[in-house]
Amino acid sequence: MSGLKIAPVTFGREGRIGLILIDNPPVNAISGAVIAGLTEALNRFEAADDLDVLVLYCAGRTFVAGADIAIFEDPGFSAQPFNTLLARIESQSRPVVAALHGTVLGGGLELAMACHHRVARPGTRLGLPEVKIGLIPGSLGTQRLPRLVGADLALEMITNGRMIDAAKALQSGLIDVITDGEPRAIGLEALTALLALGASPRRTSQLGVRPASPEVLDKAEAAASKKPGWPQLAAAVRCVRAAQTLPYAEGEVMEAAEFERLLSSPSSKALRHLFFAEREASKIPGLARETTLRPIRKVGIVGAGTMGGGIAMNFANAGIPTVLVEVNAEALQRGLDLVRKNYEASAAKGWLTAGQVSQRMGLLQGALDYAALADCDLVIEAVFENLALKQEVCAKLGAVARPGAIIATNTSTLDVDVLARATGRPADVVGMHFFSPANVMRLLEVVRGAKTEPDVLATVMKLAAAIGKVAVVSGVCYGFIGNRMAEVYMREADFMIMEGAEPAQVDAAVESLGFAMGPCRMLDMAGVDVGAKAVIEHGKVGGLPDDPSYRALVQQLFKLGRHGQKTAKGYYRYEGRTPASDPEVMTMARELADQYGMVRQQGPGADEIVERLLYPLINEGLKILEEGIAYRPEDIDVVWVAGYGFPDFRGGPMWMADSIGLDVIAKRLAHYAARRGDAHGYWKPAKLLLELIASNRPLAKWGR
Ligand code: 3H9
Repeated sequence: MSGLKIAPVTFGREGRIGLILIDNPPVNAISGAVIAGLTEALNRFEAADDLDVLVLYCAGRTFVAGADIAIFEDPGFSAQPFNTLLARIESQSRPVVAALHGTVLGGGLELAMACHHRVARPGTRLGLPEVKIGLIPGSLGTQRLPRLVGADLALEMITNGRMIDAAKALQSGLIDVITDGEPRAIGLEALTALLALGASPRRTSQLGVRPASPEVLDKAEAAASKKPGWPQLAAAVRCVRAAQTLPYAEGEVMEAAEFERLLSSPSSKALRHLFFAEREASKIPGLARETTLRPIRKVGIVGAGTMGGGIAMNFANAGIPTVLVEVNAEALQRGLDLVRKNYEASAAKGWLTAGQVSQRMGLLQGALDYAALADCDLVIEAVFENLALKQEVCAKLGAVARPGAIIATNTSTLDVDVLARATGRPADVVGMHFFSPANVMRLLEVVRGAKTEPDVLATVMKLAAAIGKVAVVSGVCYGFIGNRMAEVYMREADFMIMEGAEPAQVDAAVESLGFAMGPCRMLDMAGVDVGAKAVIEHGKVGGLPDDPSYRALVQQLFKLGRHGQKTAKGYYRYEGRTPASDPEVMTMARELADQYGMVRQQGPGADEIVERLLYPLINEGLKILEEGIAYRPEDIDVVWVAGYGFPDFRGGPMWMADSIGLDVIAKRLAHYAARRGDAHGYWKPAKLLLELIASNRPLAKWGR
């Protein structure tokens, strides 16, 4: 647009129409420069008496997608300048129209709501996602949204942070028109229509609020009280309540106070850290941005068990034809039936239409012969976690997959380089470690082998994003990032139970920190057999410490057929999915402790349980960093939050380590080493831990 450039904003005109363009890639986030540019553009508009109306629109892929989240770390940050600007836009005496496209989020939607009219392209989505980063909308979103759509929908949108589509926005009154075309053109078109109607400014802050019923508000409050780690939810309810009971100006004061408090809260800082961590994790150091990717038009999966079927659903959901290969017709049918059952369960909940179920099932093809994989661009083995079996499958895949196809293994612990060699074409091989249930869990560990080609890695990372996963690259080691750290966590859980703690005490200690599930419930759900077999297999390749008591409990449970939820017995007894303490487990634990000469305590207290579960885990994370298995501390945080139920409002184990204090962690490791003896190096501090303490540097700054 020609006109006055006040980068990143341009003010221009067309006839009697003023135009403001924001061009601040990648997502037109609100920054100090954008606010300064908008302020100056508004000055120009106010000074131009010959203009009748104003259109505000954005360049690039989207209208403003929110405030720049990075500026919240600036200690001098205040929402006030932007809020003042919004009030000034709203108070204009000539109509102001926002022309929307892309994802109109947070401060972007707040900007649009301060305009008098809103027009959007058909694919536009709108929302207030601030709760996801530990905040509430801080630029009057909690006050203007209820005035446009009613308090019921406003409460829903602000507390779940999800977007609504243009059709719903139109129907609810959030936008006025949907029109296809370039943002500038649809803005001009809407204005022409408004002018013809003689429309005048309609100020959102002056509208009344269609109130939410007391039941809806009470329900939202009750839901918020169940998530104490997310104080933003209760704050959002308070603000929406204020919108419907107090004058606008008082609601404004309340929102500002709540926003300010949340901005400096540890939970919001942790969630903001994770926002950038997830995006950073997709970047591979040293890999050129322009790396040519391999095309993925069809995927093949060997093994139609729970894992294989779950993996296949990811690709079918993304519209990619997928073939599932099994050894016999019954197993194949069972696998396909399970997938259909999962889809039908989603349809019953209203998440999918019947048409979508059949379309997705239509993308899945079953086969009993590896030949069906010959035209696939990516083949993933998802057979049982057994080295010999996986080597055999990999060798077959190496022979049958077309040249250039990517071969992936879904192993959770085995050596990807050994499996890569078995294919005979290790450059094409990568690990794709999905988490169970694979169609639900967001995490994907992408394992780079010694010979993995960069374009293979880049293709898989891109594909991961396309199927909605958050992907983290790991180097090759036992258990990669997540399971390697989980191993020391499980080790201490078993030891503490043998020393006298009940599984329920162990679980409760970390669940009270906000973990989705403690280690015992987690293993019971994932399968004690799966956990025990991994330990046994690791032992076969000499990976275990020379300690007969090492994870003795999980192995004993496995031996006795206590495989967890699926056998109604594991660390707990189960009635359906409800766990109950089982005295048999405590007897077994005592016998094992006696057998291995372990000192039993009255039962470690909650503080000790937390320290013994988390500090070795953090220490292992530091070893993973110093060995170059993970690129960055935040990658480890993403793994634990997205894959292991680590509380997001604590930012992940590496983020948490800084808040605990690295020196505190080192001292407690030394304490347990002294108390229990450390013949096997369980409490040995990572070199990196000692280095960081010596140089008085936080982990967050590592590698920078
Ligand atoms: C807010 O508005 C508070 C107000 O109420 C009060 C204010 C005073 N800031 O996700 P992508 C970057 S709070 C900074 O990969 P996609 C992102 O890091 C904010 N950067 O793409 C990445 O950079 P890079 C409320 C941001 O297409 C690049 O853009 N708004 C921001 O999958 C591409 O992002 C939100 O919370 C930001 N706000 O998804 C929206 N947004 O390439 C958060 C993006 O260097 N953003 N970046 O890695 C999103 O939900 C998604 O990014 C979006 C695009 C849907 C926009």
